[in-house]
Amino acid sequence: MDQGCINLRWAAALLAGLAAGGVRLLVLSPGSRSTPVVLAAQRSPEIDVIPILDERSAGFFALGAARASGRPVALLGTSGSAAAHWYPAVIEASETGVPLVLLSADRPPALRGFGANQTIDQTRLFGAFAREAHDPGLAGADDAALKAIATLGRRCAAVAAGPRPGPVQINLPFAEPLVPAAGCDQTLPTAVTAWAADRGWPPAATPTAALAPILLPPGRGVLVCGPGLFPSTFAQALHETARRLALPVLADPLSGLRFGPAADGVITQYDALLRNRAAAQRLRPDWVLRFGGAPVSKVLGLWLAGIPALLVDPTGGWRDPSHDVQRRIMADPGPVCAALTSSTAPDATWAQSWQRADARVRNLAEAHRADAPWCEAHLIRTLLARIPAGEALLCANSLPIRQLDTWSGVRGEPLALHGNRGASGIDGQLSTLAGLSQAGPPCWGLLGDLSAVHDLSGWLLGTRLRRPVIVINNGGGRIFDYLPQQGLPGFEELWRTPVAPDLGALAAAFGMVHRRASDAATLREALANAAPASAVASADAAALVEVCIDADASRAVHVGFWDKVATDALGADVLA
Ligand SMILES: Cc1ncc(C[n+]2csc(CCOP(=O)(O)OP(=O)(O)O)c2C)c(N)n1
Repeated sequence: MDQGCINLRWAAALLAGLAAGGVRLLVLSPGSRSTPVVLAAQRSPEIDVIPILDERSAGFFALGAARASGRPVALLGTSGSAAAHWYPAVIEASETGVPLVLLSADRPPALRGFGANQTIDQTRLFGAFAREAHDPGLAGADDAALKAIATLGRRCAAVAAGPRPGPVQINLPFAEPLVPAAGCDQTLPTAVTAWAADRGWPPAATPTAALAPILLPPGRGVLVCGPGLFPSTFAQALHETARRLALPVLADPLSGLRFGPAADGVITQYDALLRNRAAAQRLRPDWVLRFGGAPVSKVLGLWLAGIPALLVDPTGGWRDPSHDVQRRIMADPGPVCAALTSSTAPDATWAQSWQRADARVRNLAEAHRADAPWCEAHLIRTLLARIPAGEALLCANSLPIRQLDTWSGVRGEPLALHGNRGASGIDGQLSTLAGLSQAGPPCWGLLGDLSAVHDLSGWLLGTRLRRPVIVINNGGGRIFDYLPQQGLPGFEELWRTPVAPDLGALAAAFGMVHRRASDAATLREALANAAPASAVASADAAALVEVCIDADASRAVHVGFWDKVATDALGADVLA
């Protein structure tokens, strides 16, 4: 059997194992050394292949697709620097627990360290960001070798998907020739096919005995839910527990709790509310029970510091930046909710104080928005009113996610909100959006202008988008206007770094429709044209909606709102 045929059969066994472990999508970037896996994928009835030129974009696309589908997604790249471009997406996947299988094609091990072309040390390239890293060596032809690589594929898909989900690397050295001679028999031995037919997906749920009661500390508590990929039943379970124990739920926008039938009553205005000193003191609890990652709101994070905390994390993580966690509960959040008990009698006035304070700030926000010049407050309201029930939104980092935190409120119709909060990068946003759209419900995008330009190669995926992507043109990284660096010498060139791209020309170059909006009416019109209501269920032309915002006016609106809340008496009855 020629080496090309050995490579192909071995790669086919690997893919059979990956498919058995739940992989349905392979995102590849072009190259020669990866050819055996490409050939095998072309022949795989179970695995779809999507080619994306730039590995950084491919990495984020895979991240979005895995996030939306919950399945492990495979990435394939050639030898040399290619796999290094996956790094930012691998970091994000590791931090947020998104399953990726990284297939880095390589030259034979004997060439490593001897100056061979396009040959570097790729082993364990992703360090601690990979849950496992394997270097199985050269392809083998016998049944045992095929069975071994298929088993490795299945194992890596399973490890990537949990119980501590994240990226896994398999480094795949291939000797030449990479293309098989004619007549290569690709039929895999039954030892592999029979085994691979034993589906590993979905993973069998480990029957969990009902959790023993979890006794909460005495006194008043709050439930804080940060960003996370929670099971769909969690919102209802938390809602019921909060009622049963009369506890307020502070819900980060990326918790999934603000949008949907169980959203009613969750607290969303805490970022403004806790700027009010009296409220911050009167509403201070004795303990906090936390789900998910660190909330977007820095004000909330600072307020929580020093309050004894319990952390629920089924993956056993230590997401405790203020080092206040006294007890970690490693179990699924839904069953945890059901198991919570308290020796303190439910105190309805405690939860009501939070509800009233939240309602009061919501009213202040409404009044403030009504009088304010055009800014993100209006943009976010218009956008959330426009996105149909059950669709999704990717909200980029920097100001967009913070402003969404401030202005989203709750909505009864479901909306899957996504954000890359693992490492909070401004990179890969368009690529992530395209991946989310590929594998999940239609996904809208909300990005700052620098974030949009940062992922320039992601624009190549623009025509894959099914819903508009909104880019806020506010003259660069305007988040820095809110930070102590504001006004330092060279602030404009060294921090704000406006790039002033012609977004219309860029959109045209990448085959996207461009529309511009500068107030609520033109935004509504642009969104209506970009995704006509009647056609919203079908695939629309990819559209980039550029929303122009005067960042100085916007900052005045936001600072004015915070001042208003900080100095509001909030009414004696509100905090009773
Ligand atoms: C990969 C990466 N590089 C740099 C940063 C630092 N950073 C945070 S916000 C920001 C500016 C983002 O600007 P833009 O997307 O236009 O959003 P705006 O601040 O205007 O809301 C930068 C450079 C980061 N978070 N991630």
